[in-house]
Amino acid sequence: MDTSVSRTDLLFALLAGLTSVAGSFAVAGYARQFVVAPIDAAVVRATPGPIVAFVIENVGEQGHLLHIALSVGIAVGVFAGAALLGLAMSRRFDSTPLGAGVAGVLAWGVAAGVTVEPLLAVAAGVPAALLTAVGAARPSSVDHDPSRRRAILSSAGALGFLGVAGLLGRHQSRSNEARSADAEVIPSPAVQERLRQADDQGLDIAGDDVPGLVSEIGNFYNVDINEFDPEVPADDWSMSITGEVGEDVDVTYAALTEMPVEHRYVTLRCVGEQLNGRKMDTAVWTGTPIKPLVDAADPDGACGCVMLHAEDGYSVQFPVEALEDGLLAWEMNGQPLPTSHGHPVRVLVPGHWGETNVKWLSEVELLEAEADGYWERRGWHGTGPVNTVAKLWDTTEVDDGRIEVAGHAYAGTRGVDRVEVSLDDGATWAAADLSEPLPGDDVWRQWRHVFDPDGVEAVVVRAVDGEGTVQTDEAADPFPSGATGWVRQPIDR
Ligand SMILES: Nc1nc2c(c(=O)[nH]1)N[C@H]1C(S)=C(S)[C@@H](COP(=O)(O)O)O[C@H]1N2
Ligand SMILES: [Mo]
Repeated sequence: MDTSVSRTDLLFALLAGLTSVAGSFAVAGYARQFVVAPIDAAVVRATPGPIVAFVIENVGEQGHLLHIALSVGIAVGVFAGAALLGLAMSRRFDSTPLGAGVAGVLAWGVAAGVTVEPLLAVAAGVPAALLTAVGAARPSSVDHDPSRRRAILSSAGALGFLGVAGLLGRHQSRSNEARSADAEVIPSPAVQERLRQADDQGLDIAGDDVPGLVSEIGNFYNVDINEFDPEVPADDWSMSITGEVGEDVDVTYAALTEMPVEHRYVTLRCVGEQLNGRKMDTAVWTGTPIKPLVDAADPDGACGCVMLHAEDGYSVQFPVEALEDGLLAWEMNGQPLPTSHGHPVRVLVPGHWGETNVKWLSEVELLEAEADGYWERRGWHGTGPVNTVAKLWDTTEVDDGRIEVAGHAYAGTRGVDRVEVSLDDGATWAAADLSEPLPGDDVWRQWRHVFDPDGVEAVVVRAVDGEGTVQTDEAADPFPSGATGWVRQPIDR
């Protein structure tokens, strides 16, 4: 009786691992039901803060690929492990069906356990069982050739299956998308009116790289701790106010959307973005003020602070005062809140960094003592007011060789009073054209400046906020509390 692990066993285990993951992808597509999704969520949660910060700053968007690759690797390894166990069992008890059964049930169990989708998990279990069966049905040890042939045929078959599963999974991903169809609706007249106002007040900018005063939903930046967003049907959603309260409050989607409706222009900006980065956008948000709900709960607690919780395991803690003018939003630019922006309800916290604007909001917990939320546990300090910034997003040559520079400026609830441009590295400053301020306390403005580039080496731009404070020129990295400094752009001709 042979129970040692051979190279052939390892090959079949690897094929089982790959095809099980592929099987799951074929039926689930790139979605939360794919076995890699929950593993990825666990990887994200387990990654130490300094590594997360390093990846965000240095690798940026590709960071997603890194942790997805790691998660796929883990998934393949786990299913390969199930197959190895099956192979060992089949040898130990001299029964191929037993080994295949053990591998299949184990693979299915793991997939079902992590995805909570027992039916779809069959697509991960079957390939593991099949490849274990083929790998276990080993000919006598004197006869080497048939076993090699089987290994080659199985590898070819498995590769073919990977290809087919890839196509099926892509198709599935598309139909998932079509179904969740953040399907377009016609905005209410009140929202249409605001979209038109934003359109009218936008500056006439020659370059294409500066979005309008309202960002298009498809271009609005996105920051999620998970690769796969939670899917929360509006009918299943409710939010509770708990903890140090006189009265627990629970509100359903139907009840929430019956409350007084407001449409607000609100800008969001991520604390993790570079000084001249593009994780800053504005939308027209439709929702209802959160304050009456918080008041109804009769909040208490020594710290005067709240922890907000979300369906994706995200949390953030800050002073309850910050919610004073907060909005519980269920529409963005007149569309139901898209999945990636927190469907069905997120909170908007005026003037604070993006991370306080919790998506898929589920609970507002009044605390007795301060505690760290998701990012703060990883070393960030991003729960406070945003820094003032003027971005330079476009440089375009206009008529007779002159150059137009343009961008957006944002200073949270302090508002933007003016934007200044220097062509001599800060010695002298000229006022840029500014878009008329949109109504609202937390919204950016567009700026634009045209100049003759003769003798100009670089353009420097800075904003002055509504309190008269000039954007600081002291340079700091995004980590831990947001980038500072002035954007400086060399002019090369
Ligand atoms: N539930 C939840 N809320 C969240 C996040 C998240 O990952 N999960 N990311 C936060 C961060 S860091 C930012 S900058 C904003 C981004 O919002 P957006 O993706 O709608 O642009 O959402 C915040 N709210
Ligand atoms: Mo963020």
